[in-house]
Amino acid sequence: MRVAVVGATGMVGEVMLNVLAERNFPVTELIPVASEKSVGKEIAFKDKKYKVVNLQTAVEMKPDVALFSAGGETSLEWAPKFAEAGITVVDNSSAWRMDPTKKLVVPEINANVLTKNDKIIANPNCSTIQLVMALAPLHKEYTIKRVVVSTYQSITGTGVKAVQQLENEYNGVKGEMAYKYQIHKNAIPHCDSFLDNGYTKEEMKLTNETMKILDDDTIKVTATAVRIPVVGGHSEAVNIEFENDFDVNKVRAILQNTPGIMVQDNLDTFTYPMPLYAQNKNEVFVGRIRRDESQENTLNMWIVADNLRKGAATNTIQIAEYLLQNNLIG
Ligand code: 11C
Repeated sequence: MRVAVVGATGMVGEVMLNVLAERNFPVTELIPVASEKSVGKEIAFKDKKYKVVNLQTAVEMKPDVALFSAGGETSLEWAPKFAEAGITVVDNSSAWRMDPTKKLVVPEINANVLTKNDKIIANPNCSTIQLVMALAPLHKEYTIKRVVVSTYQSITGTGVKAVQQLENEYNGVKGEMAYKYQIHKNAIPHCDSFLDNGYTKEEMKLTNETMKILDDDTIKVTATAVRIPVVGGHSEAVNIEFENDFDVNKVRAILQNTPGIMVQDNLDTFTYPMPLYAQNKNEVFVGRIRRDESQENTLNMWIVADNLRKGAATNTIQIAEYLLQNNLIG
């Protein structure tokens, strides 16, 4: 496979290169793509070095697959140009996710919707991926009616500028601000921009993308997304109301037997998921699984994942792996 990584010098792009190497994705040639200011820069991948090219050059080089993580505007303009040249695009931005003609894929849940005709495939938002990973097997068993989710999101979701802001604030140095407020020692209930309905875009991604991936528009999802000063991953407190009653031990067993999920739930040993330990891992970690005693058929749990891994790079590469294994590229 000749693989282009669009946004190769960004935070997700760098993790993509690591994940491609770790998973031994059969890369015969890497084409790192970035903005003009990075063109010519060398990127090391496995034991070789590759020069960064611009988007037009990358199209002309006709890779088999292009993994995009360069923001919505770049995707809107360039993904169709790659697709027209016969290149399969897996796009990590929000540009195509809710387009009814594009598939929105978490491989463990709905990779079977993919066909050879899908030339632009959307990778869901990070906070949605970890949520639906845990919801999907439970929806199958008990039918979800409503989900209330509150997120505690890593600053790495905003990007390198946010990581720098926290570092500056921690060290008492003045610098560029990624957020409207100090993030050090703070929690900011504002991820992505605000919409007319009073929710943020991030909150509505959790609502709309969940229904699309689970292919069920009867599921009600309401979200509050909060940025906190951590780097290891996103955490989510999730309350799920089911149509049917459940057994908590069976819920634990179902999640334990779901590929890609790791249950960390033992109160005797104080075992529960935390972003500090989820960092650099590809799994979605679930714990604090317990009945909501205030309402029937309702469950509470806590979900943590590295937003740059399963929330972005790993899921994107799993999609490419599925396409490759099922002969859906080209
Ligand atoms: C965050 N979820 O943590 C975002 C980052 O729609 O792909 C990714 C934004 C997106 O703020």
